[in-house]
Amino acid sequence: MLELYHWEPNANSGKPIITLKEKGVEFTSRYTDLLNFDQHKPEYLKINPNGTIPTLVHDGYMLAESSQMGEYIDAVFPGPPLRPAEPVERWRMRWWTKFFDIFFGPSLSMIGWSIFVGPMVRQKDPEELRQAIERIPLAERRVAWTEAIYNKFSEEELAESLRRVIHGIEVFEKGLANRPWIAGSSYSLADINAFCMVYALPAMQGEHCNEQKTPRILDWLRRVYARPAILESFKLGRTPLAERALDVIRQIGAT
Ligand SMILES: N[C@@H](CCC(=O)N[C@@H](CS)C(=O)NCC(=O)O)C(=O)O
Repeated sequence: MLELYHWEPNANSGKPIITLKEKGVEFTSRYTDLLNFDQHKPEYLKINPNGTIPTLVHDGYMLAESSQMGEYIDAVFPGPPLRPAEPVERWRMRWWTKFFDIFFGPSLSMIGWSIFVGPMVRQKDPEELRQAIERIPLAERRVAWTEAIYNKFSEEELAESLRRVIHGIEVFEKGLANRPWIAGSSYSLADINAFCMVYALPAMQGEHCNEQKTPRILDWLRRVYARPAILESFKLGRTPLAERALDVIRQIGAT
């Protein structure tokens, strides 16, 4: 029995979805609507008491943390290997995974929460929102939600996030020199991880991520978008975030 509790096929939820699709592993998709606070409901907290998404449930185990989930899926299920065997390539895969998880991802996420999640959720009844915030189990997530709902991200925080995103784009562009995939010769979990963060950059940060400034990222994006697992994964999306991927495909001429 393999179940994946996930939200949209991007950021953290995208990692296990794309990994499972890439390996051709059948799973039960449990769409968990982050904008409806499904992840804080009692039935979900029985599965993952931290109230975060995604969560993988397999053979009675509950596995959280999307990047480590990818390693588990690759180790346990058949299908094309997504962890390079060669030690330097495996090190590079983990280096880039960490870079996207702790440097690039959180900054991009803060911008995303300020322009997408906050405005979408703010439409709800204020009392309902107050109660929803109270139910959040992790203090740091309560802070993030409070900032998003009440539009409390400071200009300094957003400017610093944008600086990190722009710097991250430059670092990533350099990282793609001299090798077809992030870790080296083969498509790996690092490419999946990066794609989940970067897939919409030509639309969201077109000034900094475009054919002239970042040709290697654009070329890499076209090759990742061309993989059948990617479009299959976006079919699990239910918000405009998934449609945005289709817009980017048209914009950059990916198939
Ligand atoms: N480090 C965790 C982060 C999980 C996480 O924070 N996920 C976000 C969605 S991308 C979430 O659950 N947010 C809902 C909330 O905070 O209520 C992972 O990689 O799985």
